[in-house]
Amino acid sequence: MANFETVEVKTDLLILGGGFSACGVATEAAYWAKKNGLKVTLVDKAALDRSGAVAMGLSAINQYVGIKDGENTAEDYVRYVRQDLMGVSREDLVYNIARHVDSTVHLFEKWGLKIWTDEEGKYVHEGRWQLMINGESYKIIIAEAAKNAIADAGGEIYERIFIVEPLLDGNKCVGAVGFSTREEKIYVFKAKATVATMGGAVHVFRPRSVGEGFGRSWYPPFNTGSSAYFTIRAGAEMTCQEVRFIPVRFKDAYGPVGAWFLLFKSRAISAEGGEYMAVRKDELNNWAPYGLAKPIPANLRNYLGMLDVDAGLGPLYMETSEAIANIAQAYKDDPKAFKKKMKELEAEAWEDFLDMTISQAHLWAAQNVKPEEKHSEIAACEPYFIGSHSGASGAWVSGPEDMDTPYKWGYNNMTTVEGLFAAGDASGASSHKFSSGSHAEGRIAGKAAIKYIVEKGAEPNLDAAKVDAVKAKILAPLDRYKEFCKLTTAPEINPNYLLWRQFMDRLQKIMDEYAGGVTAAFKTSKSNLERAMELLAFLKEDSEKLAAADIYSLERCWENIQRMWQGEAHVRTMLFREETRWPGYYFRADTPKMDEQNWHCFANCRWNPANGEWEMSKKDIWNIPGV
Ligand code: SFD
Ligand code: AMP
Repeated sequence: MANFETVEVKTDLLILGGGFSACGVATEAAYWAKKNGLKVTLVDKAALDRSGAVAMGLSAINQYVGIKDGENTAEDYVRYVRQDLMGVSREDLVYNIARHVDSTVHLFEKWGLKIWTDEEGKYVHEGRWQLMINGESYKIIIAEAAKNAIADAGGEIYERIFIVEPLLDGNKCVGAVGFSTREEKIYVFKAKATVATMGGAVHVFRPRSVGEGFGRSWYPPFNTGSSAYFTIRAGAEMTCQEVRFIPVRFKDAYGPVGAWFLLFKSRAISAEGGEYMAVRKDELNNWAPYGLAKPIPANLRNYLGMLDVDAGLGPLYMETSEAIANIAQAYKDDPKAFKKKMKELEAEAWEDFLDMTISQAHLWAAQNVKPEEKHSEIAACEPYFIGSHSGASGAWVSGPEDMDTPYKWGYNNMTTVEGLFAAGDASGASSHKFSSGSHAEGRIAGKAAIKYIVEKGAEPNLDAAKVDAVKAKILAPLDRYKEFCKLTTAPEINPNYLLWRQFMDRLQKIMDEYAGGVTAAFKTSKSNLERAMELLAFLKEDSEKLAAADIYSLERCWENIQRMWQGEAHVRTMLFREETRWPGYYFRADTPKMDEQNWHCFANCRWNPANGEWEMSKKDIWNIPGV
């Protein structure tokens, strides 16, 4: 085995990840840990200040309910999410986050985040639930609060440690194993409770951006399915693994569209000039009741645009110049005020990208786009797994204690594995949490995990032989490379191993072509999915032949094994759900209609660590009475 130093860390609470939900866990758990004399340890694969999806910043807080000002209620938010996810959401979880999210946003403001306010001091809304922010330093501000909380409680933060496997004691999680991405060190974390908050996954599917654009995507390339892998491998029941997210974005640099649709009230059109949301309105009847209520679900908005593309009417465009002109129109009688307003709108248009997707501003500049003069191309992205946005995949977690629901078996946000909690992208069926809701859910999970430790937390019981086996497995690609690399003159071509890039390309090709990626126009079917399963089985066999020349490559190997497991859970669950419920995310051509009678339910799956078998199950949807 590669000669890595083993570092053992013992803690009470282990937080895996350092993004928005992890920072929420840390902030809240540290407070309760300090009161109870417990230790909190956070482990991030990157540096907390700029890790995760919010690395570049954001231009809006997408979940703010506004309860104190009587703007909306938590019940309103439950109705919104139910509608957007075509009836499939864990209403207890959505409600729980909604009733706590405003206090999280108020904390963000207290910690120094600039939320836009109007002349009366009221928050400026992008849309009903979204607040505009000066967000280029959003992550740094939220990370600073988490760091302070951990320091105050005497806890520890480990950066640049890539977490791979859970440590188990029967159906209980007792820690995790990972390795340093900079030094030859392998880390064994032993914990009484663990929270998985390692984000979602990108590059499971072949991206639109290949070749010179490779690595560019809407979702950050460094979130690779670690949460899904960790919870699946621990034996946790998973939910909504079929509910991928496909955002429509400005094409090729993935600039978000929310500000354009909601703040600027822009229209999206085909190359022929038709506004697909109006021209194709009748299609929405086929997806009743969700197609006929407002707001029209994100997947159906996508779908109407995709129908235009399928009909050869593409490219699609965001009518930026028209939207800016419409807003400035109100000032047309005062040339000075008009000029000032136009400058302000241009600045807002560019700032939206400079705050969160800087490459889109670069692309606009490179292609001479002036949003006030000319429209700009948009397109549906490749699929992502992000349960905190408008997707829903994640672990199946226990609901809030004070609600009378069928979904309670333990502490709030605990998975079906004892001592293992999940939040943010790692917890499923509670979409539309975004940055603020993920932080709020992290706080809920962190408090519950400390309660679990206080009431039940036993010393972690670890089998040393099993830990050694996990360590050997993690480092095996390094050993394999060393053993065989000299057998050929070109080390990337070798009959005894494959490298991460070859492995990833194969995974992406399978997913793209058979599981409804861009090339397949987001369509799939039973036969295609079964073929994907056959090819994934070969890929899984070959994952044991991955080789790595250095630590960098070792990390890439494991990132792609994690992506493969996320891909497998996705394919299995799309196969299981014999209907099309989210056209615009994926379309099962052999079961092209929504089937409320048989499939208005959660599709769950579980990989059994004892025998390596997958189990699929349906779970009933519970609605909050009267909502
Ligand atoms: O406009 C390991 N999101 C938006 N949310 C908003 O509130 N407003 C917006 O404006 C948003 N927009 C947006 C958003 C996301 C992206 C990618 C873009 C634009 C371009 C969504 C939020 O960002 C998202 O909901 C939250 O960040 C989710 O939080 P969380 O904690 O579930 O994930 P994370 O923040 O990405 O953090 C993941 C962490 O895990 C670490 N990690 N650590 C150790 N070992 C491993 N193996 C690990 N793998 C990952 C990461 O380093 C990171 O710390 S808009 O488009 O809608
Ligand atoms: P996006 O930039 O697409 O991620 O959107 C940001 C927020 O605005 C999310 O909460 C979206 O669900 C919402 N949103 C974006 N476009 C629309 C639209 N056309 N109608 C309603 N909500 C939207």
